Amino acid sequence: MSLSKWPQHIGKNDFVLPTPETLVSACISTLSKNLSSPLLHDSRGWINREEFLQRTLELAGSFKQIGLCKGDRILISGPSSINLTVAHMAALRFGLIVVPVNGLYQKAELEHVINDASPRAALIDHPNWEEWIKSINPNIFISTTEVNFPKGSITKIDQVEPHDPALIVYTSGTTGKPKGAVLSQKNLLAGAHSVRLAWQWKKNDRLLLCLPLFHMHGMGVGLHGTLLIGSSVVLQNGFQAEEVIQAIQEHQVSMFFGVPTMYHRLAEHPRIQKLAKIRLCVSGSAPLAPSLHKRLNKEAGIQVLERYGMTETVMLASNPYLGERKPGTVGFPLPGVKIDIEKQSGEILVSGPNVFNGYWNRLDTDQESFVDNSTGRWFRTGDLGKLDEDGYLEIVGRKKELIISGGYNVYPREVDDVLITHPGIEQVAVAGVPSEEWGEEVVAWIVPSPQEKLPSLKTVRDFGRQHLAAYKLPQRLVIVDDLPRNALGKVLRHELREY
Ligand code: MLC
Ligand code: AMP
Repeated sequence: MSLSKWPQHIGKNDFVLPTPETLVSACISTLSKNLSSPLLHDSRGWINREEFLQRTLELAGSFKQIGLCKGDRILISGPSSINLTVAHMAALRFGLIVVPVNGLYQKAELEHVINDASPRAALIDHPNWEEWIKSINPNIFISTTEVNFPKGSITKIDQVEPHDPALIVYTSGTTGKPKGAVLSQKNLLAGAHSVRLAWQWKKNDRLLLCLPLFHMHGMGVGLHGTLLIGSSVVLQNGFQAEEVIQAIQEHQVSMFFGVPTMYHRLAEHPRIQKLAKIRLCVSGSAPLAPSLHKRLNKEAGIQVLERYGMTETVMLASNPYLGERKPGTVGFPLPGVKIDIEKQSGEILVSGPNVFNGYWNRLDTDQESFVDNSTGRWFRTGDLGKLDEDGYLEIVGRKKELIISGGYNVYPREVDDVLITHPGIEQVAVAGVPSEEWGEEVVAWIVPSPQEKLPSLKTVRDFGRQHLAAYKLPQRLVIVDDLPRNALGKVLRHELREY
């Protein structure tokens, strides 16, 4: 079953990527005009397009000076800031492959990324990380995003091709450790260009962005969209409902992108009506509960636009900008994107210029992620979908073992593998349980070791924290005598909630 309905204001032929089909060229072409236009704001104030271009150029000179080459990987991680965005764009302009990493990662998680991606440089703003990185690989050039590498001049810049890798984002890992999704310049351009068309994103728009810049939502949509269109963005480091409400007024914000947990917290704010000043509030990364969608409409007078995306594909589907935004659905395929629902399994398949080509170091061995047939190459999303009576796409479940908590992905196996090493735990399996605030929360079902003291939630979390980012830790423990298993001894994770 193929989805074909198109947002009314976009003709099928409108989806033409700006040549030469690289994110970098398209952004630079936009930003090189009207140089005094404000572009980025953080807690230190505004910078305009000219300053942004100049700073990215200077930093690219430093990359050359220390001997980095096109195609080298650079790990970047820090709180949202202008420095971070300059580092990101300088790397892309120079032809480096950016590896964005969640700052909540613990050393073992970082070590896996470093061993897999082999970055030659790291720009990081977290205490501890310099020491960790040096102990993992002493040859990596390290700096904060206030970069202190030697200066150098550069003549060749923006020399990237559409299929050059631009990003490696670590994700999934259902059968082990996270894999690095490799996104090309063209994938990133297609992702940002499709939402530009679908949401009528214009250069006089101002986005309020408190999503982290190491995931597709904040970076691939919020940041790349802004740089492509030449609009402006107010960056906030982390989410505080009060700061969002204040910024709407102060900065005349016209767009807000958030995960459902942010909307849940905003709905509790006494001045929630201020959201009505924003022309477009977008939700994604996890399902927005229809009850919350309706509550925001009633109390703030806004129709949140829900869309569906994925690290491997940037954005896939969106409710219409014009036309009914239906709670509980993610709308229609975005411009340039083809979506299909596999008949037997109900799995959502996707193809288009936004779809990545494979995982780092696994391009030749990965047989499972794509389906090749007479209609082309389709990526298996691992999500299950169906169409409602009006052709809107509904995500009805997941084939993949994944918990989404507050928009962050948690792979149950990764958590099981750490918790089982706790001496007080004989058997363990974690699963997601519905939560109003987080969407899903991580719960661990534990068979305690008979010889040891019964572990408490605090001891289990403190133990897990040494190896895992805090959002992966269980929020609740359920002590059981046994875990549900099939005849082969495999834990039946979906039955845990009955226990
Ligand atoms: C933080 N914590 C979380 C958590 N985020 N726990 C569970 N789930 C989460 N998402 C931990 C903190 O480390 C802390 O642990 C404790 O919970 C309390 O933190 P908090 O202060 O309440 O949380 P906060 O820092 O406010 O973060 C909540 C949040 C954040 C919603 C703002 O999680 C967030 O920015 N989420 C967005 C993630 C995102 O960008 N996803 C897009 C993926 S791209 P402790 O123990 O230290 O106290 C993608 C594709 C697409 O999915 O479609 O977009
Ligand atoms: P990530 O791997 O972090 O990019 O997360 C992608 C996953 O988030 C998708 O495969 C979906 O399972 C989920 N997702 C993103 N947007 C939505 C949405 N609007 N509704 C439901 N699930 C979503």
